[in-house]
Amino acid sequence: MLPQSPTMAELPMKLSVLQSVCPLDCPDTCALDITVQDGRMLQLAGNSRHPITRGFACVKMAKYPERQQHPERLLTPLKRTGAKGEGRFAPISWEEALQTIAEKVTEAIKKFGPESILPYCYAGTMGLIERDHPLAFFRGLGAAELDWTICSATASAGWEANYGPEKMSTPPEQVAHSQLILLWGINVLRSNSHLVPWLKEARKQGARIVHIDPYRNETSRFADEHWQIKVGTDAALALAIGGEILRQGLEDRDYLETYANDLSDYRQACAEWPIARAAEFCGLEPQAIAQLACDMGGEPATFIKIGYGMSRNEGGGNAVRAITLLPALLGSWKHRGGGGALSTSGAFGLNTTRYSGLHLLHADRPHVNHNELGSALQAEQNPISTLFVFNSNPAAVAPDSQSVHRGLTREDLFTVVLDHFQTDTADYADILLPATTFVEHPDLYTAYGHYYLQWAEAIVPARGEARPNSWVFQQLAARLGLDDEVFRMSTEELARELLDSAHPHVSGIRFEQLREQRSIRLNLPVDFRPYSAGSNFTDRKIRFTPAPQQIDFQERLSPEFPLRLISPPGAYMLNTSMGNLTSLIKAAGGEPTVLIHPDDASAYGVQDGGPIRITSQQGSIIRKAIVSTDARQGVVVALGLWWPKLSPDRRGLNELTSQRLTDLGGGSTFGNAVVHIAPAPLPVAPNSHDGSTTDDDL
Ligand SMILES: Nc1nc2c(c(=O)[nH]1)N[C@H]1C(S)=C(S)[C@@H](COP(=O)(O)OP(=O)(O)OC[C@H]3O[C@@H](n4cnc5c(=O)[nH]c(N)nc54)[C@H](O)[C@@H]3O)O[C@H]1N2
Ligand SMILES: Nc1nc2c(c(=O)[nH]1)N[C@H]1C(S)=C(S)[C@@H](COP(=O)(O)OP(=O)(O)OC[C@H]3O[C@@H](n4cnc5c(=O)[nH]c(N)nc54)[C@H](O)[C@@H]3O)O[C@H]1N2
Ligand code: SF4
Ligand SMILES: [Mo]
Repeated sequence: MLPQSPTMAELPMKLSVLQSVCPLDCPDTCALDITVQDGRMLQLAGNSRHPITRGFACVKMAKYPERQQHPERLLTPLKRTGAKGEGRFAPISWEEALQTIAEKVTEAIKKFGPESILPYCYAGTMGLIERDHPLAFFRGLGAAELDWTICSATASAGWEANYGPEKMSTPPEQVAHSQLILLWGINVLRSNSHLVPWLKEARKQGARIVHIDPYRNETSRFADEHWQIKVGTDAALALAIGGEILRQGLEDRDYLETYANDLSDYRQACAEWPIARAAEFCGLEPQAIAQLACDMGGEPATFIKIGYGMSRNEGGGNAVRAITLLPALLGSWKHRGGGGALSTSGAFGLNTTRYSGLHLLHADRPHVNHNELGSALQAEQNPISTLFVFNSNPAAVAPDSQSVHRGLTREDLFTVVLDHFQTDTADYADILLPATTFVEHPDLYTAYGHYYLQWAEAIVPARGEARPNSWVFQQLAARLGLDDEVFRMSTEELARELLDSAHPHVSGIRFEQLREQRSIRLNLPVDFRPYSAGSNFTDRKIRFTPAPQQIDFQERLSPEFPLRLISPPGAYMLNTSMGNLTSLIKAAGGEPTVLIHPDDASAYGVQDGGPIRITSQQGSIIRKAIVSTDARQGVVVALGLWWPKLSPDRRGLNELTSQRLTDLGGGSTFGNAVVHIAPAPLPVAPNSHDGSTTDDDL
């Protein structure tokens, strides 16, 4: 069996700077310059010629060489030797690993049907082939379908309810021309840092920047104003602004006449949120809201950038709808520097019919929602017999960890995990397989923060016996008798087919050209103005009816659970990726922390720097408290998704979150959890993960 990754002989051994693309789930999808020597990665920097990357990468990716060469990289296939979840393994050959998996899958199909097999995957790599091509294997088998709802589903559903399919955004390059910029529920300096040069340019030309976020962070300090809004109240604020714009007659009537459906329902929804009521509900100043509405109404080049973080609560979909109707109300889409941005991903127009096996999909497959993995693994009806995890770390990132843990420890569940490291999820594997990293395999990249398509070659040989996901699933397809042509296509062939599209945004871009140039802009001008001629629905009308609403949360604050917990991205990790690097753990302060407002700290007896126990309806964890007005009063801000097993109490943040879904798109409610806090001594010994919460150490 030959690996698909290049061998040492094919790659330069002398010191060279080679191009690549950042594979992390970040809107910026940076073009990278990577210094390699003797097959090792020495240094990583942003490519200076790339118009979006502009020569800088982030602190996380700068440490990728440490990750690439890490002594704990998985280098051979492994089989479980200890109890489920214990994480003890012994090396086996690829032959034995693939044979065992093929036999287990055959047996599962015979006993329970192919729909008892579930892939659990997400965006460990954003490379299209390594991310999506494995799905062809599962679709070929007739496995259960996974609904990808853990991250962007709610915000996308909200956006698409207004504007139709294929989300587009004002190009980042246009933001330089904006005059009034709202950064709404997004920490741009941390999670979309390549937008910042344009924000700075806009500011140089007089733009005002307002940040709306319950957590005061580097973006708040960068902005001209910070509005520390209450969690989950954004729809009310947006409707109040909309109402004021209508009251003053500042809406763009011509644009609405042509491109909006009936506004009467929206007018009524706005009328329910007079400024005074919204100000009280959102915890903001009424005069400031009135002034902002007036300023937006007078400034055609208003631009609203919204984040995904603010959509992770029960009303997230409606909040996104309410906010993103504002540029339509104002007709900002027509103007240079105006409009808004969530994602550019809908613009790529690739030919996606075959690479992920959509042509093999059986119509009647059961669906499993990302956020309901715990319940799905424990379901009595149609139980999951076989679980494949790749590009994801559900034991840490999926909500309701205790439920996930109960599912993963089922004796009769056969679990295969492919990863670079022995993550918390990998501990539960029956077979654990070593995957290649982005520098060890080629791939094609789109983006969700800009309009460039990119190609990356493998630039170092795979370490040990690591193999690409695509190779693993093609091998399994062959063993299980799946004979569709797609299972014999190389990465390059798959990429060529993806590019073979008549869509005007990509037509004419040839693979050879992309391989040569590495990064090519879609056929879209820099001053592209999406939605300037209406929505992507066939009638071009933007949907103001039915109107978005401020949703009344079911998970309410109460004397027992008086605080809300949110978990914005940490600066030094990307979800749990990079969370095992010593240098980054150190940079992040050595242990996971939570921010607590001084009033909450004194109300609950919490000391700055002291350990506290945080308890929700789902579970309980111990964290170090930082007392700071960076957290809004009433809100606990947990920074970063630390590896549970690298946290002092060996428990992850998702012990506290639930499988509750949002209002639109079946998304996650990570920003919803109600909690109480109390001082706690530091855990002396790691807690055993016994599925219960004890107060032993209180
Ligand atoms: N450094 C770093 N960068 C990342 C990631 C990471 O883990 N680390 N993760 C990547 C991924 S997977 C994603 S999806 C994106 C996420 O990025 P986005 O969600 O697009 O943006 P965030 O920076 O998370 O900003 C979310 C902000 O919303 C705020 N927020 C939470 N609840 C509310 C609310 O109810 N209303 C308002 N107005 N604001 C609220 C949070 O405090 C936070 O500052 O970032 C990507 N980039
Ligand atoms: N409480 C709380 N939970 C959250 C969030 C939150 O804000 N709060 N954020 C949510 C969000 S936005 C997201 S996107 C999800 C993210 O959830 P995941 O997509 O699971 O993200 P990661 O934790 O980064 O895990 C990715 C894994 O893929 C592996 N990987 C990377 N490249 C490859 C490859 O080529 N092959 C294979 N086989 N493996 C690879 C990495 O080593 C890593 O272990 O988490 C969600 N969970
Ligand atoms: S994580 Fe984002 S900012 Fe950092 S290198 Fe990757 S694409 Fe660029
Ligand atoms: Mo995400």
